[in-house]
Amino acid sequence: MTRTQQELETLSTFSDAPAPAVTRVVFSEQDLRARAWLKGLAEDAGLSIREDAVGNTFLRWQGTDPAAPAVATGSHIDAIPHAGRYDGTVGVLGGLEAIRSLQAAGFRPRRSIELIHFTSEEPTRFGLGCLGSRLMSGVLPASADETLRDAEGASLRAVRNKAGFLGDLASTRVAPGAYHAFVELHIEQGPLLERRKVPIGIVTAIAAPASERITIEGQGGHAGAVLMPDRHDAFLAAAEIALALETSAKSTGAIDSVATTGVCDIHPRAINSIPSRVILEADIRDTDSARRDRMIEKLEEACRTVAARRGVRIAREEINRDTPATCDPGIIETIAEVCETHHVAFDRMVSRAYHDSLFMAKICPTSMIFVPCKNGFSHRPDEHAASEDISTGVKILAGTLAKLANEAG
Ligand code: HGY
Ligand code: MN
Ligand code: MN
Repeated sequence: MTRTQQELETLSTFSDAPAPAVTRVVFSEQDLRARAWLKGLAEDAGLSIREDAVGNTFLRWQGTDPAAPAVATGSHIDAIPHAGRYDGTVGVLGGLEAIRSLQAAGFRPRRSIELIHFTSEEPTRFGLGCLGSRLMSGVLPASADETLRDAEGASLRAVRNKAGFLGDLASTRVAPGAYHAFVELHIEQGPLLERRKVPIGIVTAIAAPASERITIEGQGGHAGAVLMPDRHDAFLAAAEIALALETSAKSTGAIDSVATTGVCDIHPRAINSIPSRVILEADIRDTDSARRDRMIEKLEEACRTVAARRGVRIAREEINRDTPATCDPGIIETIAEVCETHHVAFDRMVSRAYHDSLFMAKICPTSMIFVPCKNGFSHRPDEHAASEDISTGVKILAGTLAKLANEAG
């Protein structure tokens, strides 16, 4: 078992779900334990450690030219409920292993190489993904400290302060030019590399995510006594809207259009009570933002017609609507050269999942290195990446970081 597999195994034990599932919600006890453990590994590797006001953690290998903009890599270690152990963690522990392998080889970087562990890449706790990298890139204003609340109504400020992350949230903003490049190692979370038997994917673009919360207010009542013609069942209206969202994605004619209704809260959730209120949360994505926005328009139309026909009230709240990221051709070329040097086959491809790279691309030239995952499964306990594939990803990442750290400019 490689050191990285060993460390992935240890990291997976910091979880609020029984193995093989992993649940590690940002700022939970398990998340804080995992953070402390990771910092221990970084200390052992002689990296300096800095944490910002929201817990983004910067683990830096000082270069010979400390003033030069650093080369960065990294990802996340938070995990949605009942997820797997590879999403995000391969980029953090694989990034650490890439640095350690360069150190062991006696490499001396001119630019510092920095491993970033981003806070809250998953939307689980505060309803918005990529919290740490949104703040670093300035996409999310510091007012989020009060406006973002968790399911208990606790504000981001209260939760982050309780976890020990103090200071003004605005201080998380990274100055443009602070980084020379950013490269994230991640499992593909799709089946293409495995299907094509290609060990490395080089990401050329990252799909644009949008999400919204839809509240449907109907009329409740007794499940036996209210006759069907008199009902205004909020769940059935919600069901029509979820199906309309699916139709909007299937009818764009493009395979990159996807949409899911992943949250459906029914009130009062009693078998003999007609649903009076339903809250849906919809996730809508496409590599082309105009096509994505047309799906949202179709959703809006469906809400209007269902509300009128069923006599329910529907309110929509946009959570986020991001632009897609185009990865940097120079970085893509560098990764390709490293693959060629190591005689490793690769494919250029789009990422349909979003990542912190989506926002790092607003700060500096960015791309991603994908490794295959079994059947393309992710966000499930049976998510799996082969040790050999992870090692290949680490090798290509190490070679890429070394090239970028010593390139001129
Ligand atoms: O949802 C995503 O694309 C990411 O895995 N958070
Ligand atoms: Mn994820
Ligand atoms: Mn991820």
